[in-house]
Amino acid sequence: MDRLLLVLGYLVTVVAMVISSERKQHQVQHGPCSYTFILPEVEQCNQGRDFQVTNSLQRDSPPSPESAHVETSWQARKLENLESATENNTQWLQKLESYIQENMRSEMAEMQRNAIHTQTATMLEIGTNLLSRSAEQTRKLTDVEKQVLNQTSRLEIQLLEYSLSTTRLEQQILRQTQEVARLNDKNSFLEQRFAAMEARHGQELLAAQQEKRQLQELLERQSHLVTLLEEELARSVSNSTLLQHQQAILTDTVQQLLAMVTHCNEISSHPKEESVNFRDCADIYKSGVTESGVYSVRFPNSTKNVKVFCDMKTRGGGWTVFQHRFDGSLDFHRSWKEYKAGFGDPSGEHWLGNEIVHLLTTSQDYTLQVLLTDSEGNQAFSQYDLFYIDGEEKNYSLHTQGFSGTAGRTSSLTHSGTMFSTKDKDNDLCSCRCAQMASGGWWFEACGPSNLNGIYYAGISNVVRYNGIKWYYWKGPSLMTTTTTMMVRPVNF
Ligand SMILES: *[C@@H]1O[C@H](CO)[C@@H](O)[C@H](O)[C@H]1NC(C)=O
Ligand SMILES: *[C@@H]1O[C@H](CO)[C@@H](O)[C@H](O)[C@H]1NC(C)=O
Ligand SMILES: *[C@@H]1O[C@H](CO)[C@@H](O)[C@H](O)[C@H]1NC(C)=O
Ligand SMILES: *[C@@H]1O[C@H](CO)[C@@H](O)[C@H](O)[C@H]1NC(C)=O
Ligand SMILES: CC(=O)N[C@H]1CO[C@H](CO)[C@@H](O)[C@@H]1O
Repeated sequence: MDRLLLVLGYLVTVVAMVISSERKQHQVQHGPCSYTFILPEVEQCNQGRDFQVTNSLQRDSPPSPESAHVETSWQARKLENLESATENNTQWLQKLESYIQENMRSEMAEMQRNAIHTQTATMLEIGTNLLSRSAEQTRKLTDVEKQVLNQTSRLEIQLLEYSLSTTRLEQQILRQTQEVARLNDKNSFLEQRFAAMEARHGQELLAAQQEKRQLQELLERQSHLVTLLEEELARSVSNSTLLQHQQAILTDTVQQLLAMVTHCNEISSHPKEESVNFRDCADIYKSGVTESGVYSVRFPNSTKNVKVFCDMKTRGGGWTVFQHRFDGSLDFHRSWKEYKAGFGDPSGEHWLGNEIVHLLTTSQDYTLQVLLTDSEGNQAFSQYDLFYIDGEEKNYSLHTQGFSGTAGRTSSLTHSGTMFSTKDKDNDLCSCRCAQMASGGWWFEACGPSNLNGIYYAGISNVVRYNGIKWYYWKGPSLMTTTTTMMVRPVNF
């Protein structure tokens, strides 16, 4: 390329020199190319030997008429010169052309090679540049990637840690929730228990308050009583001296009265004997007496008057009472002799006596009635249509017939023929000595379902007393009584 340019520059200078030296132009057609030649001035050519032709050519313009012949030959010569020159030039030009063409080709190739080299170099340079830049970029990218990876891994680690802590927190929350639930359960259970305790406590408190009130009332009553008693005591103390005085007067009066009574008895002994001729209470009732109380009777084949209690109210009245108990004041644990003769007072607790009962119940047919009242005030009776007891020679054996009444559906008296027993005369069928074990005198068998002469236990008790008053088919093994009465009345009343 450079060389081509140099050649072209050379050509241009040559052409420029040609242009500056001459003005005549010639055109040569060579193939597709056309070449224009400007020929130099003739006068310049005259100065040198070599350029005489040129000088002659310069003389071409101002033709001189004097040398017309010379001139024609010169012109022919000149033309010949010109033709050869042109030919030379043409040859030279052809040479030049070929040279130029050769040069051009080689240079073009070189230029091409150079260009390829330079291009390759630049390309390589660019490539290396690009490579280095890309390497740098890659390094940077890897750095960035590393950082990103580092960040990512760090974030992942953090995330992992977070998730770990989250799961830990979740577990904790779960555990706490369970704990809370358990606590709630416990709490509700405790609340229930508390409520129950509260309720119980309230009830207890109420009961305690009530008890307290009752106690206070009792205390008040007692204090009131105490004051009353104190007052009474004071009064009694003041009265006692007065009473002693009155007592002295009374004893005097009593002595006077006794003296009067002995005197009176002596006077009125005869008329009283006349009025007493009743066999039993039924006779007295029939005589018009309807008041219950103590009356005198004279039994058949007897010369003695006996005081008896007559029940004129129960079931028609006319009953002669031979056993009565109502307060336990009299001891019934007595001997055969005492049971035979009787003990106690007819107006109070008493046993009329086996001998009298025997005499009475064998004089005619008698009905027996047993009246009982338990500790709660319930009354009941047992009735035997026929009743009598044998004499002492048969140990006052019992005989009954025809049972009825409300104190049990079965008779609580033993069967007929059972002998009487006391603590000192054992006629029962038991080796245990019933009269001693069960206490009192009675028609014991072994030892039988009844004993109205047992020990008088007052009040209410669940304790079974084998020695208490007993009427088995009404109240079981022991009867807590308030009253017992055994009485007879003639069957034909
Ligand atoms: C992340 O980069 C820091 C410095 O910036 C470095 O201390 C740490 O070890 C790197 N972590 C990992 C997992 O490469
Ligand atoms: C003294 O005693 C009598 C009876 O004994 C009684 O009526 C009277 O109220 C008593 N007097 C006083 C002050 O207690
Ligand atoms: C009374 O005595 C007579 C004879 O002295 C006798 O015949 C009669 O049976 C007796 N009566 C009674 C109830 O014992
Ligand atoms: C009456 O009892 C006694 C014993 O106390 C006895 O020896 C006697 O035989 C009895 N009498 C009759 C008739 O059984
Ligand atoms: C006019 C001119 O210079 N002609 C020359 C052409 O070339 C031949 C030989 O190379 C020369 O003898 C002529 O003088």
